[in-house]
Amino acid sequence: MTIWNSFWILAALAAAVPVFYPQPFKKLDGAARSFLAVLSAGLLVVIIFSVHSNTGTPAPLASLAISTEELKAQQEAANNLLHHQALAPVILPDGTREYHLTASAFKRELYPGMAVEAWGYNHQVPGPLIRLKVGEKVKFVVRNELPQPTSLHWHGLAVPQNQDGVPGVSQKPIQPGSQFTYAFTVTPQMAGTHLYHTHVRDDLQMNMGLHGVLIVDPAEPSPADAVEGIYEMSSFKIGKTDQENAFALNGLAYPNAPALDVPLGGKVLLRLVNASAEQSHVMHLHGYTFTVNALDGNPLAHPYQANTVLLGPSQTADIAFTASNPGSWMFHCHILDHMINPSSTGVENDDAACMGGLVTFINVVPKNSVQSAYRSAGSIDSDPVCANPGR
Ligand SMILES: [Cu+2]
Repeated sequence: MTIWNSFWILAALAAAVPVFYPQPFKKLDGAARSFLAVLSAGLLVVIIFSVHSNTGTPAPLASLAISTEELKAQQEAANNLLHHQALAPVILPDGTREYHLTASAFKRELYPGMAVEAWGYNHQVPGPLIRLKVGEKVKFVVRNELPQPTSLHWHGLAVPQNQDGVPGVSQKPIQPGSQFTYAFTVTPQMAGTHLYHTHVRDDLQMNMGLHGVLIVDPAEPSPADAVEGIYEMSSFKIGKTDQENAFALNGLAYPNAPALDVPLGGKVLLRLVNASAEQSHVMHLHGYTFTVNALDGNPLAHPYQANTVLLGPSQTADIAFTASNPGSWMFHCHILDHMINPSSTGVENDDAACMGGLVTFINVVPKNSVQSAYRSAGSIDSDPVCANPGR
């Protein structure tokens, strides 16, 4: 309920008073009372239309204050995605694996001092990791608790056309308060690293957080011999701007983004997904040359070596290396505007050159000191200029 809706309700009630309580308003004639009755009814129609209209930008959440528990849950969700903990399905009697995704609005802290309204699946940005296997029969019950219609698209998967999630073409949009069930069988074409995302008002809804990582394993996966990490890059718009100006790894910007520990000498596989609606990202790893093994989920016939990999919007890459060089190694987007956090007005802290956005660290440590619990990529406390990113 916006402040304007409250105002119009009061106006409608005021106009209706002489109609229902004529005694104190004896001087009003019948025509005046009829006019007030029509005015009151008209205002009520405006209110009902306004509340049920799904085309406008929704009202912001009443408060963006975020509790310590919420912040901890969001950091753990980001870390769970990094360590590939996937959403658990309900197994139906016929063996179909049924997943439940609910899209809703909630508060989220991107970096210290910057809480935003986000939209996400199952209260997370990115949505939970979905991990499927070739041959499985799957269903996704997608419930819409957003203030506007939505849909879900399986990016890179050759699903039947009526499961493709494109409103007006393959389905009607999922209206607020309703749900839609997608169902398909996982085919060999689908193997690899992909993403899922909304396909209604894509630019707005993706930058609010309606996206997630989707991995399809082969029917008989070879035994894992590498530490696997997942980083999803995404964008937000802070302040009055139509440009993406805040960037997050697994939904959190540096210093909140989760860091990854890998054992010295171990093999590492990083799955990278660009869920930004508009911006490309050039992900660069310090201290290493890595091998680009797959793009958009497709294994390369000729894997190649690099220290940066360019990902356009919606592109994915699998990169691998052996962690032979000990130490903490920066992993970041090399579009330098993407490694600065904006202030609350949307202005970047260029003058302070504080690190933010798409920055994290790969810590190559002895095997017995590898940690898998959430650890933030960094701390800005030691820098007095950067300690106040919301200024
Ligand atoms: Cu970037």
